[in-house]
Amino acid sequence: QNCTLIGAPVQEGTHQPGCLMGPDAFRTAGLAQELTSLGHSVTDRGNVAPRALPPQTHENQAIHHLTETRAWAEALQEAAYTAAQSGDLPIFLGGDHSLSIGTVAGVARHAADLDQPQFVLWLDAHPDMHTLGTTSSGNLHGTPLAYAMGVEGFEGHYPANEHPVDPANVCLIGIRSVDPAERALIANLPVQVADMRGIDETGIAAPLREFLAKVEAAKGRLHVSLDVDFLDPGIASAVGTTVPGGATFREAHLVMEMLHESGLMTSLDLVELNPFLDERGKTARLMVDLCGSLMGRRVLDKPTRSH
Ligand code: DIR
Ligand code: MN
Ligand code: MN
Ligand code: MN
Repeated sequence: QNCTLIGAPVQEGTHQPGCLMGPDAFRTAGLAQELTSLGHSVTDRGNVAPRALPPQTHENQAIHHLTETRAWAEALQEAAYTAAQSGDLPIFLGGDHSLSIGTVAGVARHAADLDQPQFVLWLDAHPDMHTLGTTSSGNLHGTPLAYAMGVEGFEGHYPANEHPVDPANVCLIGIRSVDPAERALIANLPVQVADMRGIDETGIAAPLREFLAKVEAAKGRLHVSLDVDFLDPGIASAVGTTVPGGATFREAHLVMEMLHESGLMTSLDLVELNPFLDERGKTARLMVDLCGSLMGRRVLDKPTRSH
C-alpha cells in the first residue's frame, strides 16, 4: 500500500504546549522506516500550514484559539480530501485532536463522492463530543467527534460540514472520561460505545469485531482516529490528558492487528502525542510500534484468526 504522511502540528486545541512537535517526533521515531520495512511505500508530504483568518469570537468565554482552530480545519479538510482522492492511505500526524475537525470531514467528502458510507473508529479515553456551547475547558480538541457527526453548535464558526458521518457509523473504544454534556449526547445518539467497564467484561475484541462487521456489510470506508490517551498512562505518558485505566500494550496491539486483518481502514489520525512530556521518545516509539501492527506486522506468518 502507498502511505501518505501529512503532518498537522496543531496544538491550539489544548491548553498545554508541545503537540506542535508531534509530527517530527513520529518521523524521528521511524514511522516511515517501519512502514517501508513492512513493504509499503511512503510519501511524506511535510506539514500542512493553515492560512491566517480574521479573528472570530464565541459567546462561550472559555473557548480559546477559535480562529486558529477554524484555519486548521479548513486547511486539513482540503488536505484530507486531496489525499483520499489519490487512493493512498493518508496518515495524519498530530498535533492535538482538533485536527480531526478537518480530517474526518475531508475523507467523508471523498466517501460521498464514491457513494460509500463513511465510518469512524474513535480510540480515546474521551468521546470528544463537546459543542462550542458545551465545552467548559474551552479546549477545542474536545469537540471534533460532535462536529464530524453534524451535531448542531458549530454554525458560523467551524467550516460547514456538508457530509456529516452518520452517528450509527461511529464506534468509540477506550472511553473512561466523559463530561455531562457528552454523556447526554451519547445517550441520544446511536453511536456504539465500548467503555472500559464493557471492555473488562467482554474483552476488547468483541466490540471491535461487531463494528468491523458493520463496516464490511455496508461496504464502508473507515477512518481510525487514535488518541495517545486511549493507552494506559503506564505505557504512554506523553499526552496532556492522561486518564488511568487505559488500554494495555496487548489490548492496543490486538486492536491494531484486527484492524489490519479486516483490510477496511482507509485513513488514520495519530493524535495528542506531546513529545515535550515524553521519556526519551518512549511514547512516540510505542505509537510507531502500534502502527507496525496496524500495517501488517505479525508474530507468525500465519495470521491468527480472531473470529
Ligand atoms: C475534556 C478533555 N473532555 C475537555 N478532552 C480530551 O476538555 O473537553 N480529549 N482530552 O481527548
Ligand atoms: Mn481525543
Ligand atoms: Mn459533495
Ligand atoms: Mn483523549
